[in-house]
Amino acid sequence: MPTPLLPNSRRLRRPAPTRRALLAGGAAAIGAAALGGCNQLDRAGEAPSFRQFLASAEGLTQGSQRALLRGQPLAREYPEADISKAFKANGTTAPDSLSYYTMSSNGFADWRLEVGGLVRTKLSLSLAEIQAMPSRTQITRHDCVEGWSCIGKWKGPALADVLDIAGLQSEARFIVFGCADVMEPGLTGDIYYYESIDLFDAFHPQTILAHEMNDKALPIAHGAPLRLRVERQLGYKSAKYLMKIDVVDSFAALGEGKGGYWEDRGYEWYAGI
Ligand SMILES: Nc1nc2c(c(=O)[nH]1)N[C@H]1C(S)=C(S)[C@@H](COP(=O)(O)O)O[C@H]1N2
Ligand SMILES: [Mo]
Repeated sequence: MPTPLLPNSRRLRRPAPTRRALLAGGAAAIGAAALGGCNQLDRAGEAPSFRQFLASAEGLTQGSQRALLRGQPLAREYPEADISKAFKANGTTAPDSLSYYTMSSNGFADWRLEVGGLVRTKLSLSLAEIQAMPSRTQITRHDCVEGWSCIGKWKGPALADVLDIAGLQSEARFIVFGCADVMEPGLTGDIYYYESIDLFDAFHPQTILAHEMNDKALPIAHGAPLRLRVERQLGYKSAKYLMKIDVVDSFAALGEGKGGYWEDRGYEWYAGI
């Protein structure tokens, strides 16, 4: 049953892209509605700077801001019976490089997730270490910008837990995800898939690093060994084939400066559903 889409473009202060109209429904639309607090701040005029402050590590060190992050609405979760029989695989479905092939043929025993940038402690986590962390399991609907949706079950540690272990420096504003798959050759080298989110989404309880899909190890087609799940935004934000997490104060110097591979090619950076 399609839920009416609620306008959430005020959060961005620009019109929602028409491609969103392609989507069958707005499971996470409640999310947009309950973010009203932030919208009101926006309307009060102090908004951009205040919201930016809240979404900065400096803001996060203050207890009330942490509480605000905890109070963020959840994307809708579904019962087991709703899990899609066949979850479409999209974009890269097998990174085409010797290094990825070598890692995957060894069960990803040599794969590491590098966490760096504006952190207090850099991390290099093995898959076993990530699997041993406390995890969250969620059955959510993935909405692709192309207009299809599938429901899947995802399990993995909260991104917030990984960021808490590394510890954010006060300048931290965005989390950048570097992937193993090359999208195209570039003038100065291969262009890899990458994505970025702000600290509101990074500390959202449903933002997880998934190593399992539908009770099995994450398949290669869906991003093995580890992918991001950002449940209140369109599918392209949920980066597959994670290799590194970088904490930054700006993504202007990366790629074309728009915060992601598809953003650099015209998609919205904030792809709220
Ligand atoms: N590394 C990487 N992540 C990616 C992509 C990609 O091509 N490479 N495609 C994105 C898009 S557009 C979608 S819809 C989803 C697809 O995830 P799925 O294959 O599990 O359906 O992954 C997203 N994350
Ligand atoms: Mo997509």
